Amino acid sequence: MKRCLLRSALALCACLLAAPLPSPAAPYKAEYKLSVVPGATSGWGMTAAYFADLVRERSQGRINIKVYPSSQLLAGKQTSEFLMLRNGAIDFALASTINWSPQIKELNLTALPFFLAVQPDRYKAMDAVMAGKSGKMMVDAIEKKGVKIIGWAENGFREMTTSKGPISKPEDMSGLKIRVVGSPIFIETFRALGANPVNMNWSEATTGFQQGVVDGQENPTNGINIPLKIWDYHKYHCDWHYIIDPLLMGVNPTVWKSFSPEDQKLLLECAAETEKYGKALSRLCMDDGSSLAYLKSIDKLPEVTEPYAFMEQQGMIVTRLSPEQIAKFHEATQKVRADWTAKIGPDLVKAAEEDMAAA
Ligand code: X2X
Repeated sequence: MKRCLLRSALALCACLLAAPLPSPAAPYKAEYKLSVVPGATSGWGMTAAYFADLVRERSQGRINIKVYPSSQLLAGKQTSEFLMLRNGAIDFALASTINWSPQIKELNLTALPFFLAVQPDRYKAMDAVMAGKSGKMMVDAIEKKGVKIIGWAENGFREMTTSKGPISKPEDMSGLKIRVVGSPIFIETFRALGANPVNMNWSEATTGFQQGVVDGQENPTNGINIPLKIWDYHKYHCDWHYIIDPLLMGVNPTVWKSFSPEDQKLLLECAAETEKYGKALSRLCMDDGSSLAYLKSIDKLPEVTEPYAFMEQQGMIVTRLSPEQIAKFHEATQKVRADWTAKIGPDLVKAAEEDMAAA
């Protein structure tokens, strides 16, 4: 009986030794680096922090994402973010289509001048693109180039600010020196309006505004212009909604694959909630009131909830263009849209038009 037991025990040991050991899960990093181009107090920076906090809380600290705002991981050069995320120098990025468009031409879609601005409801149009065939084509184009996308968010419609006088028609742009991002479509758009565009990284832009190197710039009201206190440099604000930059939550693919299926699901859920928060911050008091209601419901109202009144209190002169006035700018930039539709891909532009029409 004893011998029999011994034999079974030995057989079990042999069996255990022969069986392949379950491969240990790749250890998670102590810290995942998330890149953000503008500062921590921008809507974009706050959206990134919201995501990192949500992930830390839901994963009970297993996934620790640290936000690096102000282009810190990029040595200030915002258009290198995509390549750094792809090669693993960065783990996550909450990124603007504008900064990745030099590498992925499809991302110029939402930078086609006045393409969304002339839609009857520009936010509905943006949502239709993100949720539709055209949004999927944009995500596929990024993933084909080597970065995993887990969600969208929003920097916002980009409005014009200047120190030299109000803008209400294309002729008012004539000769103005305007800071733009280092993506070629911006140079062509501003030249078409008779302005003199100057490429400048965001990390250097504030100093440029302070020193009066440029006469103006364009960025979203809630997300950037108000947190930056743009009135310290520019007195005039023109709401022309000429383009929008949606944000994308990108992950290095090796990092993405290292997460367990449960954690991938958790990250996707956190990204979906972050999209709601980020869009609401960007659209606050610019939409039908639903962003205000949403931010109230999650107890996350920012300090400024009346952007136009607030800017006027700071001494700014705000010009809000009528659809007829926007149509004049649309007309003046027709050639830029035509040239860039050919570069971006007519199929993608057509898909976006169909998505917007169906919304
Ligand atoms: O550089 C800009 O204008 C900014 C901060 O909006 C982007 O990164 C696209």
